[in-house]
Amino acid sequence: MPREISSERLRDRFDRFNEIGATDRGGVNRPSLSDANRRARDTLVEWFEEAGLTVTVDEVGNIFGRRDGTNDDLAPVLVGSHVDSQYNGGRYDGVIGVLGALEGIETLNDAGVETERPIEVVSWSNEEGVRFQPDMLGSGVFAGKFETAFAYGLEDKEGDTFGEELERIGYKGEAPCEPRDLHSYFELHVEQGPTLADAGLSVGVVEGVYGFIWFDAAFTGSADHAGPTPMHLRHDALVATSDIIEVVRRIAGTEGEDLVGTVGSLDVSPNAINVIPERVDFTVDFRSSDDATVDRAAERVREEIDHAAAREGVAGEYEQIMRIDSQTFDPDCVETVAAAADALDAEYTRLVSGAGHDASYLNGVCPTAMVFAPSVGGVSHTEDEFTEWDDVVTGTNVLFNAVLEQANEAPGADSGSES
Ligand code: HGY
Ligand code: MN
Ligand code: MN
Repeated sequence: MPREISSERLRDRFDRFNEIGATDRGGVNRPSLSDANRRARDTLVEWFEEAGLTVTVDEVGNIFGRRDGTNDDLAPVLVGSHVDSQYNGGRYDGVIGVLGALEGIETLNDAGVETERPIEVVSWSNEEGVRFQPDMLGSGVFAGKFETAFAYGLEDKEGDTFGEELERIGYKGEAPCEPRDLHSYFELHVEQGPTLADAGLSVGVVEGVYGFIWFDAAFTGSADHAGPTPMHLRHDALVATSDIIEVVRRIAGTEGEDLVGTVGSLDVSPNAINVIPERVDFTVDFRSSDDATVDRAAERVREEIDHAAAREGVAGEYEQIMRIDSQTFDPDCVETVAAAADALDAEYTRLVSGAGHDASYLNGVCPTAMVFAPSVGGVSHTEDEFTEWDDVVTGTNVLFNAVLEQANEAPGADSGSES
């Protein structure tokens, strides 16, 4: 008989947590290492400790809460997500994975249930990658993909470094951030796409994640007066950039089956109505379930940047700042999630995630799988992000029972009511 979490307690926590950095339009603004992110972290540590978890903060600010098992020598089951948000992002992205994991611990505590394996709840640092690129940084360092020194040296647009900001908010922990022995990792997340909502399903059994690549790019031309400068004498960085925006859309429509491409960030200088743009800094994001498609798209956009630079007589530059391969999750963990959904009579489908997640890196450390809850309208990374509360509860119950299955509920350990 599957165990069920407390919807009321989770709802209360979710609403209180999302008062931190709340925006007027119903979203949240808790970018990585901001003051709002610090308050969110402080709240998590307080709640972890109230739930009897032993809290550890590592050197890149990942927060772990450990519940001992009856056999503490066994590798733990790790479960969690992230609480840093987009600028003016949604209330569900990452948060339901961390608070849902905590709610599972509280449910075990209420029932007096012990597990053979330890269970650890985690909140990863800098998953969103909007203030400090690349994204999934905390889990990436944990998985051995980035050095801690690399993380510390990352700068935001104001020139503040990750290391300075981590120290400033008091989350530059002592514990080393490095791969360690884990039994498995599970993550609950909103789908952030339309599949579940369109099909009217309440659970996604996630079988893998797209691979993706990120570029920082720029064109540098010549600022000049918008009036007296004849068109043939111009070196307009924004015209070159507009070519690439169109090219990214064209590549995404012609390469592979499921390639998506985005120019999401654009800084124009001097950004004045009567000055020919001298420099434009912009970003490129390509993703696909097929890694060769991502690499072909990257090669094409680099060529097109060179062509646009030559056409406009401007200097073009690009730097790859993120590349992660597509991931296929562990079949046993995926089936554990599916079995938990079945036991709860939850309607689900299997799918691959277009969004990146910390689970992508954990998949290289231990057997990993994810649970999705539907995003209404498939919308995310905006303040309009929304998931029906019943679906949050169902996803949390699926996560909880999958973790419990993997942590091996200790025989005869249940002194509470069997739910
Ligand atoms: O970019 C992503 O997919 C994630 O939100 N970091
Ligand atoms: Mn996320
Ligand atoms: Mn996100």
